Amino acid sequence: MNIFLNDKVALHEGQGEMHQGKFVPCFESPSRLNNILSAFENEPEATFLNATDYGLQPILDVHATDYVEFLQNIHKDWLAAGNTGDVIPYIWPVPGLKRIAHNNLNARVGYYAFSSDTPIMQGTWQAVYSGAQTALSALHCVFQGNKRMAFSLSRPPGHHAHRSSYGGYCFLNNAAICAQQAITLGAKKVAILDVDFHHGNGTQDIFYERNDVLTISIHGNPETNFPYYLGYSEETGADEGIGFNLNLPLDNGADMKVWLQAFETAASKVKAMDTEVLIVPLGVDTFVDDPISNFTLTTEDYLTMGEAIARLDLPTVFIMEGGYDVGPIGQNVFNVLSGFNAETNK
Ligand code: SP5
Ligand code: ZN
Repeated sequence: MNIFLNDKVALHEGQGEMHQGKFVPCFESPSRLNNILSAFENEPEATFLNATDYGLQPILDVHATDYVEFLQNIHKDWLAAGNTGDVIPYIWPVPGLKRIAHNNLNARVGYYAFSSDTPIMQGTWQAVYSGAQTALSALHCVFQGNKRMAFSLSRPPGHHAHRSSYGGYCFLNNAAICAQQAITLGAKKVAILDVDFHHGNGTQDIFYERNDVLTISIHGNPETNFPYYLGYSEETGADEGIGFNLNLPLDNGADMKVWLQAFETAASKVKAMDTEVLIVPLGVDTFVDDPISNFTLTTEDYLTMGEAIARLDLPTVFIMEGGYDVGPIGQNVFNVLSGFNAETNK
């Protein structure tokens, strides 16, 4: 197990988020990462590696320059304008209003944000930049280092981030940055199989018109779950990308039996494409006790999940996404990698 880490993960720590009409402690917190790390402490097969810095270009290959500059500067500007708390949007340029790159900070924040659950603070840029480098390090380990698997263990997550927008606790789309980097390094076909409870809306959107990156997501039905406005089964890609996006929304309460059926559909799609590398945005918010989700997977089920992913028999990059039951989160993540390893070494 090649596990990539960085020392900036705790620099992003929000004061709170809007949730069902109340300002509550952020579900996505630094303690998540500490608990996952602890679960790997006594694992002899775990190798911990520090991320390498690949610079800004791989990020700019996916995200717009003005958006990256916004992430780099907004908190500094926010403080200079006399604000004291985290950056949180309160107005959005919906159709009918003018969608303009505004000088006013509140207007600029709403221009780039799509949800109010994702505060920005002083260390956000450093944390998300380092998170992207950690994911790139895992990709390089697998794609150029010819390793069977690598795990990017960082936070905050990334799969909700679009080319020019943030939300759902995500700022830079680490999975998309890795997929694009694999293409840049010469891969002809890459697959992204997103197993987080929530639809990978950002990843889908970034590659929607492309046929070199297959995007698949197994997730809670957006009729009743975040991100609501994307993730339906009829979204199959556009232009050149038709047939290269697959959404597998599942009903509330879905258990491992239902989840595995969807996985088999996903697996057939991956196998039908001559994929050189598999990227797995790994969220364990499919866990039965997750506070914001409603699937019913158990800690043991994550071993099965890891085994199933390993049977795709592809060089695999796992990237840490969601999972908010911070007690069991470590064992759940550990079990996915452990199941993957056991199946690989069979
Ligand atoms: C990466 C990731 O997992 N992001 C998820 C962001 C979800 N943020 C909004 C949460 C709203 C959940 N409301 C559920 C009500 C359950 N009682
Ligand atoms: Zn999630």
